[in-house]
Amino acid sequence: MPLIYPPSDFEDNRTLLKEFCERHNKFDQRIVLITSGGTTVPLEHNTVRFVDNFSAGTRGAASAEYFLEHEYNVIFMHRLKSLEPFTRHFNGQKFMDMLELNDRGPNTTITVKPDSVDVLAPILASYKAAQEGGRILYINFTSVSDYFWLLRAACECLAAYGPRALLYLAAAVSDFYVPSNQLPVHKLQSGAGVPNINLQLVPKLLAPLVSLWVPHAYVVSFKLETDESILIPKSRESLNKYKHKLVIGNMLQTRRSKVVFVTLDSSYELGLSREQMLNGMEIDDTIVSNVVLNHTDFLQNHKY
Ligand code: PAZ
Repeated sequence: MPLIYPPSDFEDNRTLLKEFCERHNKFDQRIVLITSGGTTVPLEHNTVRFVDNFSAGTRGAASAEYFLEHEYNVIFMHRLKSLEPFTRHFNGQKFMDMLELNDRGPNTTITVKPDSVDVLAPILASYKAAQEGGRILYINFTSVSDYFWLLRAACECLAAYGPRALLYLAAAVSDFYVPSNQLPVHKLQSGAGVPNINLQLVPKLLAPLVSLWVPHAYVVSFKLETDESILIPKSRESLNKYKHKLVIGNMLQTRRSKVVFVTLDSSYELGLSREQMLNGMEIDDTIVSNVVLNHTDFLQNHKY
């Protein structure tokens, strides 16, 4: 497994995580670790090519904003260059289109177009409040190996929160990888013929995470499927295997409009109507509100 070597910026990230968790670990403050975006599986040590996971990071980035609204402090562990909270609203050219250039030579100014102020102002206000309060920490990964190193480091710091820590594992993590000792050092050459890429199964770290790293935390994982008939059975299988609290199932095609909350003894669907979607509502708002309710319930009934 290429988990042997930590990423080059690992110690810096570990320090940031430790400092963030210690700073906020007071009174009854809650914290959430959100993982977001897809991991890569390198095909070369000097990586030019890699196998990727489709996720854009929309779920994680949107959820981070809603958890901040619910007074959680947020560790946002995301794939480098995937969507981030707040800036996600202005992806692509959108931000440029909101600005006006008043070209007056050395006195040039840039202003926000009057009809964009209403859109930008509340997002900017929430962004500033989170930044100024130091309530969100951004940490990024690229490969599946980086992801696991960071996940474990985050858990080391979160353990001190006991049941006040919530893990919201929305990243699309690769199930397969090429072991480090089978990776070529340099870029694969087409002249060498068709490459023989032998993928192996990635070990499931949810098991030690739940039982050893953060045994008192409220752990939520996501399950993505493309065949609806296996969504609930696979979610339940995961709960039985890893013994965490909740699996949120979603289908690739409908993940923006509905999800299913699965526990060991129940399942219920949450969804948005077409009208709600047209009005700009996001399913992530509903998901986070429900997760927060479940976490509150768990905290009230928790016994060490
Ligand atoms: O990032 P995104 O909004 O495009 O997609 C979110 C998601 C489908 C990756 C997430 O909701 C999810 O299901 N994550 C777990 C994927 C898995 O089964 O590994």
